[in-house]
Amino acid sequence: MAPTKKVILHYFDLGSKGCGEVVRLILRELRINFEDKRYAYNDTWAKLSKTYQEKGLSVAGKLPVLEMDGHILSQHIPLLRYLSRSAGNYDGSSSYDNWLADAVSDIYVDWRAAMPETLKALKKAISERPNVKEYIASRL
Ligand SMILES: N[C@@H](CCC(=O)N[C@@H](CS)C(=O)NCC(=O)O)C(=O)O
Repeated sequence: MAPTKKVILHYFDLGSKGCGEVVRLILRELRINFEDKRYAYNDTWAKLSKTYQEKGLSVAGKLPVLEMDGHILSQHIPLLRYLSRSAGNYDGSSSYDNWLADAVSDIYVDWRAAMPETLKALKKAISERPNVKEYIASRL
């Protein structure tokens, strides 16, 4: 499948918890006009995922996928790096600067990897406590 000239972000309509939401955010931050193709995150995705794999839009059958600069790009963290580099705002001028940018980026990777478990634990803790506000306040 040949990518279009337009910038198109393919991602779910998942809200802030979805890994592609940060790609939406950075596109907006950089004021890049893009078509925001949103998909339902439900059992309709399995069929579409297969079609997109066959068409070469999504190698792994997952989203986000960004069509940009004549490429079909995937993987949300490399996408963030790509967009930041394109804006001249990622790498520094030395190996140390580059390490620093990668290290900060990888803190996000660690945080993101822990997020599902953290949210599950928070949900459980809240459901076990009748006074949710007090519970949260006691943790701050
Ligand atoms: N390593 C990929 C993972 C992408 C991923 O798992 N996307 C999820 C939504 S956040 C997805 O496509 N789920 C549907 C599926 O697995 O079929 C990335 O970082 O972009």
